Amino acid sequence: MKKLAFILLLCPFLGNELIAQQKEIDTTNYIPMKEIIVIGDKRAVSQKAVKSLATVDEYLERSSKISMIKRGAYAWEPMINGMATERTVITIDGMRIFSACTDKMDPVTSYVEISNLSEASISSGQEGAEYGATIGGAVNMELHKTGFTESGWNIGLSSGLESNGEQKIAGAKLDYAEDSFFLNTDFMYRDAENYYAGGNQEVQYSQFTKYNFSAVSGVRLSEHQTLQGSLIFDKATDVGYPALPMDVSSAEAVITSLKYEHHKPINYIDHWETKIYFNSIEHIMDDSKRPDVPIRMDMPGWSDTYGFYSKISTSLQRHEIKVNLSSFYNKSLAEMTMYPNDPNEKEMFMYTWPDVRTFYTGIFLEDRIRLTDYLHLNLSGSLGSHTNSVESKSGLQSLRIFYPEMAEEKQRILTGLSSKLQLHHKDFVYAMGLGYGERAPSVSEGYGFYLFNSFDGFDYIGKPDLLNERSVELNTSAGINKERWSIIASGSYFHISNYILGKPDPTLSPMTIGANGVKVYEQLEYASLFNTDLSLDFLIDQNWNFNGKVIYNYGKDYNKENLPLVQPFTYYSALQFQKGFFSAEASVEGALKQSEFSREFGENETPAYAMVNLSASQILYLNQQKMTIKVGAENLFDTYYSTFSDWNNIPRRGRNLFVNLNYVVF
Ligand SMILES: [Cu+2]
Repeated sequence: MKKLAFILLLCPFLGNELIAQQKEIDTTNYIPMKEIIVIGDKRAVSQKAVKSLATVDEYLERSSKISMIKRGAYAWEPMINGMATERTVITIDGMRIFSACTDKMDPVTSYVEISNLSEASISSGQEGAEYGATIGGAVNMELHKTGFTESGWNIGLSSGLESNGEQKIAGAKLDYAEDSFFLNTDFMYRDAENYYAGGNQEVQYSQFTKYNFSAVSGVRLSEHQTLQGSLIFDKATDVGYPALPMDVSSAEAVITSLKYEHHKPINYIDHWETKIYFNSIEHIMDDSKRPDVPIRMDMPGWSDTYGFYSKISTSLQRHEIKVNLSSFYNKSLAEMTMYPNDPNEKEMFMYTWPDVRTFYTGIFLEDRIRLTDYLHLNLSGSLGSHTNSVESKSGLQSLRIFYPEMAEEKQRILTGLSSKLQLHHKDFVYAMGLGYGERAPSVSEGYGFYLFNSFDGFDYIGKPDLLNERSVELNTSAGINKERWSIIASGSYFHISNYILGKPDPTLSPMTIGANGVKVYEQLEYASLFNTDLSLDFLIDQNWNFNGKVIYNYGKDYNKENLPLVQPFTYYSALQFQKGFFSAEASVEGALKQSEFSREFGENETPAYAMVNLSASQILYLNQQKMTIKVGAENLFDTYYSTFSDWNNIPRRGRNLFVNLNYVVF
């Protein structure tokens, strides 16, 4: 009952999810540490959500641990614990994928759709180390799979309309499953025009079109062995980035994998799973739609990744053990061609990512130990070898202008360790953890060549011999869960040494016309980040439910200077009504003034804002058919606002009315 009213299953500790988990703990001695956001459903696109056809970005944003950097209406960049792409790992079914854009226009999350996902699991800090070397944490997005069930055929159709930006959404899915075979396919299309900020102000270049197709299929080889293949094809065209000086005419991804699973391969091993995968991304960025630019530019980028992982899990008395061996090889290449207005002048060409190859091989070990019925200890460790090499001869020569001694290849060892103690007694849960992690510089930080940042107006140059960034992390959470209400508070502190940040170099002159100067990636002695959030949930009676959360982050460097993109005090609260197949929700969300900002990064004070959303949903059943209708109004009072993480203060969407329809035959 209460479950239906939930948008977000907050941590394992909230609501009746906890009760379910508690029962689980008694039998399996295991407390899930991840926050799970349910996106899809076995039969249709998520029914729990207020707006079922929301984008993946909107689903993820509901987590207290995630905030989004927005450069327009499309492809927001997720930050985990206030840390962006370089310091986090985002995977799809455990696969590593690397963006192909030097301007971060295409985070991994932009290559999936809600129709092909079942959930996203968010791991904070070193708890995410299984997916790769990380500092901030990890998000693993799980593809929707019916699995080997006897559910037969399922057909689903969905469509949506949004008034602001005229977004049109259409989706279809076809699933077939039996005991020895399954096939899940789906297709989704979105098309949007420019959106309007509060006060009816049109935001130019905020349109986009996206197509996504995916297929997952499995065959049972024997009682204990299965083989599964997956394919995602995603293409976005005519994507505008209003906060940036360039747009994207095409962003295309092909993501494939083949997985072999074996239950009980030998006596002491419960499960063995091996996957090989390949993905290829092509990103075509230009400024052909912008009326007046000092110089025309084309900046395409490519990223190909080959990888595998093989993991085993087993339980031995009080231990649950997992071992994961993984490896990937990535090739990242990006170019820039400038076309001077004077046709007599020569075009200028350079590699902005000089065909950088990254080869990583690592091992991850985890042991979850049940010390007593109430006390659990999780230990994990990882060790990996990380090698970068520059394959483009001319790209290497260009970088050697700045670093004459630079070698073609650079090898690093990356380690990670984490421990977490959890106490779970009756209504009370408490956890405390300590972690250590390292990461290698990203391709841009290590090898980027004159990458223009439109926020601070500087061209950025990478530094190949940067040291590993190292993070020591402390985290804690405490919660109480009663039958009618629950509350949980959590906090994490990161002390990051060798913190990588661009610093101005006055001896260099910029390539981009009108730029403020050149910044070179340097390392600060350290930086500190502190993130806190508090969530509560209250079941008023059998029809009414209230939930709320507040978030506050803090980030300073060793000099007590503010770090960029640090979330100010932010709040969200919702009142939900549910009766039979009808539900409705009213919510308020907002933030206080962002008074701690980084002037050096081009930030200024972001004013406080608050906005109201309303929605209602009705489910209709007819024989083997089910129809879900959702309607709502977002930003009801058409407030003009931008948040701390809106690039160049680009305003958010004003009032938006939406209708979402889902139709399922099962
Ligand atoms: Cu781009």
